Amino acid sequence: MNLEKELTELLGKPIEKADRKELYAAVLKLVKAKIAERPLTQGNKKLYYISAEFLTGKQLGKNLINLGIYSEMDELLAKHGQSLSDVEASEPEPSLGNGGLGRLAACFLDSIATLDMPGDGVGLRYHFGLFKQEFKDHKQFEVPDEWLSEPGVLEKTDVSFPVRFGDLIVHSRMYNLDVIGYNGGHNQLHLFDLDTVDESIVKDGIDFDKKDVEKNLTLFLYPDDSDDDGRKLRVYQQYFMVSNAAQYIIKEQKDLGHDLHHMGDYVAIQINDTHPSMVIPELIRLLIHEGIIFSEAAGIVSDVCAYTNHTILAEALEKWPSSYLNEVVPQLMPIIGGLDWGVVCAYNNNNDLNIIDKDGRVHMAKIDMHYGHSINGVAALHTEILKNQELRPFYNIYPEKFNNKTNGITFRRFIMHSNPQLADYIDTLIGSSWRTNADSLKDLLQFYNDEAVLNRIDEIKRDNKVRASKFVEQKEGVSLDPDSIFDVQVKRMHEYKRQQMNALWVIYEYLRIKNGEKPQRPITVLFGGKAAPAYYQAKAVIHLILCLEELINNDPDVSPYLKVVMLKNYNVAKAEVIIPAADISEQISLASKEASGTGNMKFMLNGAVTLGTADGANVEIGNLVGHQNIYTFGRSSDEVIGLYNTSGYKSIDYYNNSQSIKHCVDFITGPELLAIGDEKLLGDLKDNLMHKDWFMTLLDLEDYCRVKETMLYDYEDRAKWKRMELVNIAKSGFFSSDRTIREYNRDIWHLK
Ligand code: 26Q
Repeated sequence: MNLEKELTELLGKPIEKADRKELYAAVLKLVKAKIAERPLTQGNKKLYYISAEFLTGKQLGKNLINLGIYSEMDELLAKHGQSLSDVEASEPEPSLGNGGLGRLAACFLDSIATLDMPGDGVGLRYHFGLFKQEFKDHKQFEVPDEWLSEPGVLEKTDVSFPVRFGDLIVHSRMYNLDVIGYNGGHNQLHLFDLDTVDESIVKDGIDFDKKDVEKNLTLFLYPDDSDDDGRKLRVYQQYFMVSNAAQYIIKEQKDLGHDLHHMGDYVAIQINDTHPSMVIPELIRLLIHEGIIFSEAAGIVSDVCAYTNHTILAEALEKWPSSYLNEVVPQLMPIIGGLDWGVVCAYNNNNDLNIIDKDGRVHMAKIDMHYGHSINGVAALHTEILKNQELRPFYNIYPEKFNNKTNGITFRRFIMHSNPQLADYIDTLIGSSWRTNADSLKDLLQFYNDEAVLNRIDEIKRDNKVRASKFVEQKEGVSLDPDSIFDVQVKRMHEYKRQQMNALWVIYEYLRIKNGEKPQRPITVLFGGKAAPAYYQAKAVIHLILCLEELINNDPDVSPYLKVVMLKNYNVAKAEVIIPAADISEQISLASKEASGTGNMKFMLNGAVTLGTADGANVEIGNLVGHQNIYTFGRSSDEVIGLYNTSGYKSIDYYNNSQSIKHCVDFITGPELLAIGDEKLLGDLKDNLMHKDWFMTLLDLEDYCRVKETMLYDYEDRAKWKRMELVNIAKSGFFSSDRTIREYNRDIWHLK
């Protein structure tokens, strides 16, 4: 049957007569039917990717692409006066992740299915996911983000498991999200929930009664954990997730007739950061119930489980007080105690290695490292830092467990869907094999001196800037000039990512323009990102940026040359519009702090040039494109680690010793911004920069301004810039998540 007939039948009316909602429902149904035609991917051994976050983004467009019918559907709707992108826009976006770690999990599921490996995701069905960000009085406010809808992408199942929290036993329900690969296989993401969860208990923003677990368990992703009840709720969530995962895995394996004694031959589990680490003791507990003795169970689980570390920030390395675990999951404590005892005996009661520390806190990562078979970092530099610094005691005893898996991104979403013009143009130049074999993008290098090709790629960039400008005008009410330079920093708000450094550059540039030094070409600085609800400093940086936006965009002396926009509620859909429009990709974390970054890869793939520190995957981007195609600045990770070790950095010295730094920092509490913003917030931000500056903003600020200036100057050498665009696209193939997944499979999972 042809697509037109199928869709008309599903609609029960002519396509031109349908409204957007009806069209969405019908296309969704059609997609689900086509997915159902693909059998689930089977194999001897199966992967379970357990993660507290899956930032999947909208599903419709991606599924149409992976089914190979996107263009056909697009043309069909257009023929009937409808627009597929409007239909896509009406789909609610599931925000089931904070940022990089959750988006990585979604990219991985796409690649696993594309490579036709059997591999399911396991996580939680948060009713609101991460909060929706709103701005009022130049400040962030958090409101619940309703995304569950009927009809929707999830399929309700009858699969249910009992989960025990002390005296309370709850019964879960599993929901499935289909994951199909690009011309590839069919896997699933299993999201667990409780029928008793009650959305009506949410009041006043994202506040709710944190004690009533049956009603609140899966309401939000990472509910505010600034208090004890919030932290305990995280433990409830994590245990609920892993207990369901473990029970599901054991059931599936038994149904297949596999011998649990040999689970390592049939099952691989990837533990995405420490949030699912309790799966190790939980699986051991369940295997003991199956009649397997503790020591053997621990060995089986070790063969199965592998751990990925995504951060070296101390506050993100989870340690739970034994008292919490005793209260929430008393049945696990004897197992965790047994695991700790094994370590105490084997390594002579060494506090660096013990799972339970002197204060009775349980170090989740240490469970993973002792009782899993693989420990991986997410970029080459990050893995080296883990081996030599953060996890050195573990590297000393388990060198064979450590390995690097540099992150990747799915090209289906981040070029084919988000930048179809560029994707199609690349086809005309080098054929379409790059779509499944990303490395062949390097064939584009033959056009290095081909002016027509370079111009066409740059024209597509301009088209994307026009599209993004319309989008920003519509969503934010700010009009942008597509002929200005688009300088973009979009990512979670965090001090280590140093959005404040970019904001200080904006002040620097503002002061220069006020002083009559106009840039050769107007510059548009785009920010986007959410701050954790309890993260005061990150919220202060948002405040500064919003105040600068107000000041600068309304100043007729300045706004023709400089514009600032802080996009609200930055999410996957916005990323797909903004990233293809970027000229400059801001990746300016303090060296050693950004484990990898994946936004950096998305920008590169879309032809933006990186302005970055030698941190995370920026280092690998630099090695691939060569130093003439990237702008690097700032202290190295070794220097930074040295400064931390010797307490050798005093931000006040940098403030006092540089007139220009002083001017910029003082401007934060100058009359212009105080007329707009909150004296306390701005004052605290300035104080922090002068006296704490834990992430060394002032250390790198001058170098940053210098290199950014060179970059803006180089933009005017249009031929040179266009060649940089081309090289960045051509060399980005390495960052396909297909490559990353092949490496996980080769070194860790051994699926087939
Ligand atoms: C931990 C304890 C208590 C509360 C929250 C958390 C928590 C929540 C989320 C800790 C970490 C996260 C998320 C981390 C994350 O997204 N890390 C990013 O992972 C990406 C994928 O590997 C990397 O590219 C980024 O560099 C890294 O920051």
